[in-house]
Formats: sequence, structure tokens, C-alpha cells
Amino acid sequence: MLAHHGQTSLVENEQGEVLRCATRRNLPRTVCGDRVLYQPTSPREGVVTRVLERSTTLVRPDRNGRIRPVAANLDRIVVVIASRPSFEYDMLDRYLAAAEIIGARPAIVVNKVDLLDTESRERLVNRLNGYARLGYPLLFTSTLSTDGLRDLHACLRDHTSVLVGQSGVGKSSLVQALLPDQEVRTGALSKVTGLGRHTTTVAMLYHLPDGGHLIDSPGVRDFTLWPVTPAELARGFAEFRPWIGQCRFHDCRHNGEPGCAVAEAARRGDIDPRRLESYRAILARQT
Ligand SMILES: Nc1nc2c(ncn2[C@@H]2O[C@H](COP(=O)(O)OP(=O)(O)OP(=O)(O)O)[C@@H](O)[C@H]2O)c(=O)[nH]1
Ligand SMILES: [Mg+2]
Ligand SMILES: [Zn+2]
Repeated sequence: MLAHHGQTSLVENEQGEVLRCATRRNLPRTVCGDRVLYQPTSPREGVVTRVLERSTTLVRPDRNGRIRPVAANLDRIVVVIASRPSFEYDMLDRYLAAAEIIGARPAIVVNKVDLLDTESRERLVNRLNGYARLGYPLLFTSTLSTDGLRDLHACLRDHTSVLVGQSGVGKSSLVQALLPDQEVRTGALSKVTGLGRHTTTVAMLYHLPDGGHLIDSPGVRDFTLWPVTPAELARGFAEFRPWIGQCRFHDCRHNGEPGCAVAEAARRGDIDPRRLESYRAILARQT
């Protein structure tokens, strides 16, 4: 499924034809990336009759705290941050944790590197290097200079990936830069036409020419994690894993308990103390 608007789903069939399909009310809400069965009612329209089981679903709470699916059947979550203005590490950590918890591989893309001089670029690389050491792909891109686009392409090939991050960091521009033959609605387009900001309002799936799919998602002001248990949350921090189970208390929340192996690892520098703080900040928001 390519996209979902209200009660209508844009469904692409195996022949590559796109149909507008209504969704039966007794079915779960469809979401971008879903695989569905449908019955055609006319050459361009149909009815979704079944939503196939999802391997993964990325969800986020909306403004009213209701859990909303963003995209399904992903194996990669690409967190896009802009080199300018500065970004929030806490949100990056929340997205990385979300990816780890649902079982999708995360990657980090720092876009708009054309706005950085050599010195600030080096500073940023140093600040983010800890994530590369955790094994997360860390790419620096620019849709203007085309820096890093080839690496991004390689990172996405044969995966179903979603681009997530704050509004205006350049997610749609990256999709457009990777798929020059397709029309992607980006902020740059609206500047030219004067039709206002073309902020992305619904998630949309695109096919990559060499295999794989890429989902562009609406930007967020903030991303909060859905309710998870402390144990699930700890799994969201990959570098905690060697220490989990070694704390004095088997149900340790790594939040100041005596004999906490995770806290000791952070004191020794085996875990970045800032990441433990991030974990504790999420834990505090969960209750
Ligand atoms: N300098 C610079 N500007 C960029 C780059 N990529 C995108 N932009 C600009 O950033 C603005 C926002 O780009 P979009 O691609 O619409 O951002 P988005 O992340 O899709 O935003 P939402 O759809 O609201 O989530 C536009 O004015 C783009 O032209 C880049 O690499 N360098
Ligand atoms: Mg967009
Ligand atoms: Zn502990």
C-alpha cells in the first residue's frame, strides 16, 4: 500500500497499477507499507478486503496520546537530522530506541551539510561519532551538493526504509534527490510556486530503482515513544545489552538502584553517560 488518506488507501497491485480503495470498517486502519488484499470495483478503484500481518509497525502517539501507526513492514528507520539549526540528541535517541524495540535497523542521516564550514562539520562528526561506534550507519548528505547521496542509496538498497525526523530537515528533498524521475512534494517546490510550504502530510511509499522501498513520512515537532516496559526500553539502547542481567536486582530499571551494572559501565566510560541520561529521561516521561 502506497499511502492512506482518511478512508481511502492508494493500493498498488502486482502489475504496478495504482487503485483508490475504500477500506471496510471492520478492518484495522491501513497504513503506508501495508500489504493488503483487495477486490476491484472498477479499473481504478477497489475495496480492501484484508490487511496482511505486519512484520514491524512504527507507531507514535498523536497530540491526544492516541497511538497512531506511521508505517508498516519496515526493516530500516532512517533518522534524518539537519546540520542546521542544531538538533536534539534526546529525540535522536528516542527514534533509535523505537527502531531497536520494533526490530528495524536504524541509520542516521545528517542532511544540509552544505550549510557547514569545514570546522563545524568536523565538530559535528566528532559529536556524532559515538553513534557510528555503536554500529549505526552515519551518513552526511546534501541535496544541493549531492554529497553522500550515493552512500545513502547504498544504505537503502533492498530494504524497506522510512525517513523520519523533524519537519524541514529535508526528508522529501532526499527522496526527490534519490528519485529524480518521480514527483515528490518538497518544501523547495512550494517556494518556487508560491503555494505555501509543502510540508508532507501523509506517509508515501516510493520504489527505489535498484530494489527496495522508501517511505517519506510527515515531519514531527517532537517524537515520543509509545508506552513500553523498562526492560523493553533498555533493549532500545544497544550498548546496554552486555550489562543487562548483571545488575544486583533482576528487575533493575537502571535508574539509580544500588549495584546497577549499566550505571557502573557509564561511570567507567564503557557506556556514554549522555546515553544513560537519555534512557532515564525517556523512562521518566513514560510514567
Ligand atoms: N541548504 C540545504 N537545504 C536543503 C537541503 N535539503 C533540503 N533543503 C531545504 O529544506 C527545506 C525543507 O525541505 P523538505 O524536503 O520539504 O523537508 P521535510 O523534512 O520533507 O519536511 P516535512 O515534510 O515538513 O517533514 C526546503 O526548503 C529544502 O529546499 C540541503 O541538503 N541543503
Ligand atoms: Mg516532507
Ligand atoms: Zn541496572
